[in-house]
Amino acid sequence: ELRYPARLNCATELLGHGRPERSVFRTASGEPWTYGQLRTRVDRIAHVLTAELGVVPGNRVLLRGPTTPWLAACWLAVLKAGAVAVTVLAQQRQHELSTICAIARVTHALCDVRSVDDLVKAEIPGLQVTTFGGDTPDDLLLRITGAPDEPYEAVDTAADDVALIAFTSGTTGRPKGCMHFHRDVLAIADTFSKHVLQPREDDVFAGSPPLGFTFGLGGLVVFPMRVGACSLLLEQAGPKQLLPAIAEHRVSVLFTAPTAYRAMLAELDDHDTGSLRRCVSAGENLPAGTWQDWHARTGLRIINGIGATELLHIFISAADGNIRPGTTGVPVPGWHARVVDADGEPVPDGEPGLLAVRGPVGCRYLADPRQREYVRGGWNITGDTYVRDPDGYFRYVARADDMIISAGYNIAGPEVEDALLRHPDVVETAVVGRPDEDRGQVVVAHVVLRPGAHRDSEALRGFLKSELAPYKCPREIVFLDALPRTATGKLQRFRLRAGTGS
Ligand code: 3SK
Repeated sequence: ELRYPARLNCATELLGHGRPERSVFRTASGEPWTYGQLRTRVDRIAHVLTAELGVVPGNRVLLRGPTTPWLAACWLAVLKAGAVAVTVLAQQRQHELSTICAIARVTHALCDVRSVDDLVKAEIPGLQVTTFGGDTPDDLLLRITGAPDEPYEAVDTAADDVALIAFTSGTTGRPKGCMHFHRDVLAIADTFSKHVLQPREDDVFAGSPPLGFTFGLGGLVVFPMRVGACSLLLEQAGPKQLLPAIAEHRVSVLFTAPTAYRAMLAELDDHDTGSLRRCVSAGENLPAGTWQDWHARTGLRIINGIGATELLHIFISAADGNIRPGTTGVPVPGWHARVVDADGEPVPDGEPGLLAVRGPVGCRYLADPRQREYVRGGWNITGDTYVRDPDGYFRYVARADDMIISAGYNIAGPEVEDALLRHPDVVETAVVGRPDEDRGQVVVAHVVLRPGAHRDSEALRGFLKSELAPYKCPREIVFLDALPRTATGKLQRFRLRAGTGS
């Protein structure tokens, strides 16, 4: 069991590890930041926040911008000042920003100057916006040059004071604010990172998830800093940028999603990935085929994991010799998981049901009645359908609302997707159920082909017949240029079901 002191400021803890002369952040082009420089800059920002901007402990401060060391420094300064960081994505627009600020009662915003337009246009009542990275006299980076050159004494927060409100729109578009404590921020490092990832001080982390997504905040800031390691923060972090960056910066720990692993496989030959020792995949299910292809080409065993904004980071996973391709893994040390029915009763091994987890971090929605659906009987019900194998491994079936029931058969969309992905022309796919008078639902496959491939649904159907039982084969195949995704890269199946995804 994890034990933390009753008084705890997670920013102080994270800043306390790295040796002053060692690099903490690198970027694609600029000078690296050392731990010593980060400490000084965080303290100066915290001085400006409290002495000039009037931030007091408990204030909610919105943070917005591309993935940069300054955004990470602002996050740490907000926490050091005892305020609550409200992280959003650079892609979120006026309406979403207004909703988030209203729900979280945000008073201040620290915003990269390149992302400020939508915030200004949103005209959020009472919100005090300060930019960083611009050239106006009130820009934060100019203001900190005049701040006291002395250490800032962190506010003496309690371990269970709220540090972070992370918003999730899920895949349905209604934002929910998830409150996380100072101890939760350390708990994700002291569970998944410590036991599964096992990072070292000489590691260089990099990845695609933005810092406004807890997958990225954990993987690119909290985990490396907890062990005094370095993180490469990339503003553009698609597969095209990741591969050369891995080679140039000798990245050893990679965080990204299955789609990016598949895209990188196509270009692997042109790049040196020899520095990698850990590859983490989360955000959506990792098909066994993608795992095997990556292993065959790189010799690396992808660490699959399931996480949630509600629970801050990954809670089921496996590493090294414990990895079983095609499964997510076992509960991370400190976490418990089981598969339950609609009444919360455990179902036998081998049978599908709802994934229920509990551990050091729990879901606490801010003023949202959906809390009662997510937390039942002390267990967090993640909304995923899973099977627990007799050997204790958890196997993903589908999101609970993605099960397709057609003519009495239960069909898991991801199983049909895995079969489609085995076709050499298929790059991405999403399978959903569409209402049908005769069968209840029919299986509809949405498919993105590799550039130049011929859109031949009959040939694809012929291929599937040799891969799947006939009742699972799609009735309809829809070709798309891209799948509809949220800003964090999650598939919006509801749009495909409603026929609005193209
Ligand atoms: O939502 C997710 O998929 C996720 C995965 C890993 C870590 C954190 C999160 C939110």
